[in-house]
Amino acid sequence: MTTSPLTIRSLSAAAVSVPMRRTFGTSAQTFNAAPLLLVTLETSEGIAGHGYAFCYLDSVARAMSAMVADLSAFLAGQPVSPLDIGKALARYFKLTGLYGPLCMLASAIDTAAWDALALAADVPLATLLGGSPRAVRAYNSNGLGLVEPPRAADEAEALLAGGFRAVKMRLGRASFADDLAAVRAVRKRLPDDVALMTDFNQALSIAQALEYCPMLDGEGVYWIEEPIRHDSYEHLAQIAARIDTPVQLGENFVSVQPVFEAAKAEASDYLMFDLDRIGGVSGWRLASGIAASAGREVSSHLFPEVSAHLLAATPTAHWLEYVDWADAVLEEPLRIEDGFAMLTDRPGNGLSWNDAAVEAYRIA
Ligand code: SMN
Ligand code: MG
Repeated sequence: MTTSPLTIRSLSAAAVSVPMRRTFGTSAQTFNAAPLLLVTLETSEGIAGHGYAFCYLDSVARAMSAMVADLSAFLAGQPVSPLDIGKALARYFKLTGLYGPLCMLASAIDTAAWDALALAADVPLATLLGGSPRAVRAYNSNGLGLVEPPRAADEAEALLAGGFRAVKMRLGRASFADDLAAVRAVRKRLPDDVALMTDFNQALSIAQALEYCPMLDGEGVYWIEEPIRHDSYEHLAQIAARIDTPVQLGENFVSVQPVFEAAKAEASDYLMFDLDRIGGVSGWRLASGIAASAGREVSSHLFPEVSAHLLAATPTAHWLEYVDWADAVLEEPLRIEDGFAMLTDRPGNGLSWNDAAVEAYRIA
């Protein structure tokens, strides 16, 4: 443990494309591999912090990787203070706007900075944030893309391995009748006490959502995620008011302001944050305060390793989204037991890179 302040020595990054075990099709894009940007923040004191971005496209991972050398020169010599780093990056990106990949990069740096602080304090990130490393309830999101009903039912059943009591399926097929058939096939196959989350990835128009979402009431669906575009709060509120099934929203919130706006508009019953869009650990802390004051449960989107720590320190923690997409490049993948993510006493946020695997999957 070091109590002296840490100073940034350098930032480095590796872009990797990690094959997924199951093809994963959403209404927007189909994935066979996870394009990740692995960010390492080295300090002058010898402690290294880690964060990563899920980049959606290989080209985005490569472009972000190319930016890291400039950012390293910009931040070198600065104290490892997430607040000050955030302010410096907001200035640096003032004219580009801190959106999309730039926001993901800034968030991954924030996450790495918090990791370095937790490592220096010799405590798990959850502890540093005022929580404790406990078991965090998770749903399995490692599949159930847009597949035909019989395969969907098989896949849903397979996703219960590991003791999961909740899974998520994507919706947004060309015909809603096909979505409904898939939901029914999956629901019929799963035990009644298994929660079934659904996710449209913004596929519906407002009129379609007002027609189709009520038809999912009574079908045993735990939540309906992003039925329409994510920032159409008034229309989301209209949909939420019309149906019994809870509406879930938030993976596309960039920074904290949308959390406030969505809560004020009563746009959804539940909220979920994406570590790399909400602004890293710093953004999550602010966002979870707003969610708590609005009385909304908080779930995570991707990044289960770090999100488990964050949920363990979130007042209204709900569900961890579990995906194993980074496992192959991690030294110690997140452990799942009986459907819970098991945090340990290991200091930091749980991330460190398996260097041989990183070289094997490196694209930049
Ligand atoms: C999702 C996750 C990862 C890539 C695309 C879509 C999805 C989710 O929205 O919530 O899991
Ligand atoms: Mg989603």
